Amino acid sequence: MTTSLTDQLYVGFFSSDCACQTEETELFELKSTTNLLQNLYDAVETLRLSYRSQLHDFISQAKNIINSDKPISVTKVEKQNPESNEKLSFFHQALLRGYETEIANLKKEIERVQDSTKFEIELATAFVTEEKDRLTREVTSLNKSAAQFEDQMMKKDEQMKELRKELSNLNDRLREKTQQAKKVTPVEPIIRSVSTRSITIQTDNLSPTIEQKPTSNMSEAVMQEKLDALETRYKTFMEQKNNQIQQLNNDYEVQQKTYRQKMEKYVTIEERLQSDAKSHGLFIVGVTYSVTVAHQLKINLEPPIETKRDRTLWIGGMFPQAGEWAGGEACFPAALKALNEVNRRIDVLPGYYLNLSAYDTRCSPGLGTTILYELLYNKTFGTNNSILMLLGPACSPVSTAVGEAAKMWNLIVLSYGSSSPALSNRVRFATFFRTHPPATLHNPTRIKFFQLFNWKRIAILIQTEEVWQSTAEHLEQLARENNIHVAVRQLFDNDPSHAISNLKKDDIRIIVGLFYEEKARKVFCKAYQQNYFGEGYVWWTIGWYADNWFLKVNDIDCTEEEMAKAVEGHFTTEIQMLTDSTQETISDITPQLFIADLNSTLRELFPYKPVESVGGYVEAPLAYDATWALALALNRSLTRTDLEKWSYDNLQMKNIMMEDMENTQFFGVSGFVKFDKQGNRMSKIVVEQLRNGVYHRIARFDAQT
Ligand code: ABU
Repeated sequence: MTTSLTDQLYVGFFSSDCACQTEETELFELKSTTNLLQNLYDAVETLRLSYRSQLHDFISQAKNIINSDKPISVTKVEKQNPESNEKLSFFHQALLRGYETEIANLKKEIERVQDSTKFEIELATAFVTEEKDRLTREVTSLNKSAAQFEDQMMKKDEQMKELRKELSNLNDRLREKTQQAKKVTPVEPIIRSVSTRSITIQTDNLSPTIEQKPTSNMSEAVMQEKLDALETRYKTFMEQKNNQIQQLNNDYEVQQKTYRQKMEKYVTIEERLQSDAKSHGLFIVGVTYSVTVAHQLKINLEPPIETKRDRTLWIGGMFPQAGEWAGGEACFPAALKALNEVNRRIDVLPGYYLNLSAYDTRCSPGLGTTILYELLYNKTFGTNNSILMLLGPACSPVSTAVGEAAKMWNLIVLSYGSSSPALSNRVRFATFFRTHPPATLHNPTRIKFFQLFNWKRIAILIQTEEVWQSTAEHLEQLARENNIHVAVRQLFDNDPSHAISNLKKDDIRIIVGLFYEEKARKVFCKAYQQNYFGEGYVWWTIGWYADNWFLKVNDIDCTEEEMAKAVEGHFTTEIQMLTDSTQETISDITPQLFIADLNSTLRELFPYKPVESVGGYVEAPLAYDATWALALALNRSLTRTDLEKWSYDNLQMKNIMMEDMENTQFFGVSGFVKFDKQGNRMSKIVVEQLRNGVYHRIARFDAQT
């Protein structure tokens, strides 16, 4: 049974009101004193009675002795009292019989007993009288307190009545406020339900009290405190929610304003340049007038086959050629290869040539966003001036910026090189898909290894980027669930020196490193310099760095030899990006043929470095499959809608394309391609270890089985 608010207040009243508690105790103590005195009084009375009976016994014994032991001398008796023997006193008779001495002794004894009894009775009577007086005084004082207490109670009753009245008014006011809040605030469902629930709870508790007979033991202060707290809580809650809504509105407005400004700026530049061109008698076609022109990539696609000559569909592309992860180096040729194959196929996008407008983002979120505007407002795309989808970006920070903005234009983004777990958030990235699985996939494998070797205490060293921080959060959670203690969590931005010395100070032996390749070189160089490497330490890093990444020493203070020593023996986890299967893929080539072909292209493009060191070499299968996935999804949509009518405000077409992307599945060079509800795709994890400078595969892990 739930206690009503009245009961709770009553309890609170007694536990907090000291005056009332004292009166209760006093009452109890006085009662005990009364009982004690009564007992004492009884004891004295018993004592007195016992003395009296002793005296009586003594006298009667004496009588018996006198009457029985000696014969009465009649003469003496007659001399003394000639009228009647009967009338003689007991002592007189005893005298007559010759008991003078005994009688004298007896008299003395009687006097002594009488004296002592009298004295004791006096003492006891004095004590009892004293106690009686004290008790009377106390009872009088108690009566006084009781009268005061009753007075107080009556006053409190009055106050309680007032409070109840106020409470009922307050309840009405709260209800009114809720109604008003509902009217003025564009409240999200969650806010409305919270407010309503809060009011209901209060009403349920308070209403019955109004009907009830007033409880005399309620404290005004406690009641008032409760009411104040209730009102403050309500006000704070509403303020918080209103602030949040206000903040969201502000953010939204700022965002909209930024977009509008950028758009206006772009349109102005373009119009000015075009009018300049006209006024100078120039005829300019297909030239992009913006700062990003320097980052446009040269497209070398095969010309369209006969049936696809007349109509072109455009997609945008982003391929980083530099920065934290220059994955576009190998992924761009891989995507072009897939595009050529799609365009050669008469059964894929029949009648349409799929063209690509591609840019180098340099792995920079700012540049990526600028390129997005470039693509969105570039007017040279076919009949509808709109790209159908965006292939890329790669580099999680770029994908985060572009992916979040793209949904505002209903633009579907399909990334081949973004591992950030944050990108799985369907609210933030509503139109985002990827063939690159999220980095959270590595974590169950790491945990399995830690369990295998019974490693219970680990550290995570994290570069301050959302991709790494969100991966670390997931790892920490999994570690907790598996009783592995993440003893240290060190973040660094550019220079890991302090982070490394902290790890060393804490004597951490198992370290999971979450950072990009360039930072990895800095980390291991510092680890070498601080003697934080070798057999006593187990480092776990990311597996998709280019082969021999640690031997690029131009940007660090360590030699190749030092770096080779520092990284020796470390473990890596990586998604399996090229399937082991020898089965033919969607494009009729096997994964092995794909790699052979890619290698020869890369050798031509980058003759000065080994293919394994080309940026994005391991991810190239994902870029190839992403291009195929995009073409196949559009191919589905083509049967349901007119792709040439696409514009960024066409929600219906966007929904069709989303559905078709979600339903696309095929066997590609990276394995089976299929997107889940978050637009992700899953994969197996490969564990490798660097031994004598060479990576060896030591395990493969399927998190789904
Ligand atoms: N495998 C490359 C992932 C790059 C990134 O998530 O930024």
